[in-house]
Amino acid sequence: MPIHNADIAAIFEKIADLLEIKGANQFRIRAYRNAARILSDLPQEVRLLVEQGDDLTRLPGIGDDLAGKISEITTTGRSNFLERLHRELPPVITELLKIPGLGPKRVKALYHNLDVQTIEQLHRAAKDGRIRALPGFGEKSELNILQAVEAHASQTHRFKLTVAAQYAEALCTFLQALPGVQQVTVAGSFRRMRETVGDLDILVSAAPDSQVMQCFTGYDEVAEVFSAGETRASVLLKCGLQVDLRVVAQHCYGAALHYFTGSKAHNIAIRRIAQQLGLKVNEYGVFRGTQRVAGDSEESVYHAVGLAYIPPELREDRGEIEAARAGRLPQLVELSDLHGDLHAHTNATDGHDSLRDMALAAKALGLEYLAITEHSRRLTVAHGLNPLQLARQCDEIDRLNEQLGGITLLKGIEVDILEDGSLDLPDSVLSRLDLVVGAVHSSFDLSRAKQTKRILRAMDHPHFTFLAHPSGRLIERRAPYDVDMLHIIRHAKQRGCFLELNAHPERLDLLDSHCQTAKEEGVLVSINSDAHSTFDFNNLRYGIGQARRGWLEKTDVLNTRPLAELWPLLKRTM
Ligand code: DGT
Ligand code: CA
Ligand code: CA
Repeated sequence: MPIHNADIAAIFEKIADLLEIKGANQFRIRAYRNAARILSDLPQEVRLLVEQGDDLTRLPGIGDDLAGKISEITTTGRSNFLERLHRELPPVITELLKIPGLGPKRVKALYHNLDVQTIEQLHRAAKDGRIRALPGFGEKSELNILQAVEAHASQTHRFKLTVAAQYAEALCTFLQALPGVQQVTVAGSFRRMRETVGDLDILVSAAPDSQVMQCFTGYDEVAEVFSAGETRASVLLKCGLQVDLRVVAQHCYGAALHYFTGSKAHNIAIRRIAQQLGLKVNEYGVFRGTQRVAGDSEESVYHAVGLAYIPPELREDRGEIEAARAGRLPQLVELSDLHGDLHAHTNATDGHDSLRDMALAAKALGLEYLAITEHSRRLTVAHGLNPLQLARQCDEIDRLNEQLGGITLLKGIEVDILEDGSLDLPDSVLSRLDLVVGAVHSSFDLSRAKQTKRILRAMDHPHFTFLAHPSGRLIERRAPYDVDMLHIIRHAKQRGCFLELNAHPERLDLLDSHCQTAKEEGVLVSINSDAHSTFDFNNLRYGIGQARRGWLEKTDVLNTRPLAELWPLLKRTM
């Protein structure tokens, strides 16, 4: 079974967690976490590098030891080291770590101090009020644990879009190569670019005598076949992801693609319109009585019901049908519209590549500008810069800008917004920069009123350019902090600053609904990679997906501006 980057990353994360619970050396733990992040963001499959005999230590953050473990995992699918760690610790540890908000440190404390052996025991301990008494825990964290345990019990697992993409791409390549197969598309929430997917829905058109069903259920990565018929099958992959396959004749492809792309709510609304026109829509076509009037292409389905083609990212029954009917559909932003990236890190802090390499990689992608925005000193975990180090980086940027052609580096900072709304660096330092990216990295638990006020106050700062990852959520890991986003968006408008849509696969933050609000309020959104290595520019396509779900057009996005038009926007007038 082919091993994907996400599989290796998951093993490394587990190793890091278990090492942490055992109290291993911090540097060793961090090496595994960094490697996991690099692997999961890498656009090419490491397995292929291993097969080609490439030197893995060329990858950022991968030394000899990790390279050896990667080879072991890609060839055997397992890690001896992880298995040894598992044997050394009780099995409940793994279960506890699955609960959102319970990191290795806390799991260690619960396990050692309360002798919690199962999730049920943890639930009881929280209900009995025994957790609040532990050092480092309080009433609030006890409540968080209680809620997390209860949510965990009712939650069905969803896959991050980027992780699902790795499995989807490999499976599509496999299907596309089968004899008789014509077209292959991943439909469902994946095609609508939702930030997480419940399962994959793959549509295939094939000649009637093709063996696609047998080949699909026999695919190497299939762990279990739930059902398999002539035209549909449903399987579980070894990674836990379910895949539904539908095989249709080529002339039905458009109708089937429309049906399986969904969303369900969108489909229902389309069928209702069709009914009013005396038409019937299903996965085989659009029909008037027994006569088939459309269905070869998706466009034909929409045109048959009197609508313009609606892009998949909009199909959520959130006003797109009314817009299509009125001829007011947005012209959604595209990856090729981006002229630059306004949020990136280098190896001066917690990034992996040099300033020069980041610049060259951005240039190779056709970007015209790249802002370097390291963390400020407060964020010690990321080796934040102090004013002297920042000044040195600015000098280096000046030098590189003279040397390099075709790309301009902008001087920025990702400065911490402190709890009182002040910024983590003095004005004298900030005023030398081209842009100041403000970010909340601490005190996530403030009340809604306090958190909102904190951010509004930061925006009042004359040098503040945009708010990074505005909700602070980490997909499937950390809930957003509590803020009045409408108030923040309106304040941004008033103060002439902007919001970021951070394209990091863990974040995708601004949320799609907030993109829509920003657009309505006339606040520009900056779609940024938050790159920590040259590979991370690949994040941008997911940011674009999220922006499209939020109805954003080219003109709604800050960094679709050529540099000459960007400059005046960066200079705050208010
Ligand atoms: P997911 O998998 O939870 O991320 O979300 P989806 O949207 O991929 O949902 P899924 O996998 O249950 O179904 C895939 C598509 O199939 C869905 O987007 C629309 C279509 N579909 C499924 N069930 C129904 C249904 O009962 N009625 C209609 N009209 N369409 C359906
Ligand atoms: Ca699905
Ligand atoms: Ca499905």
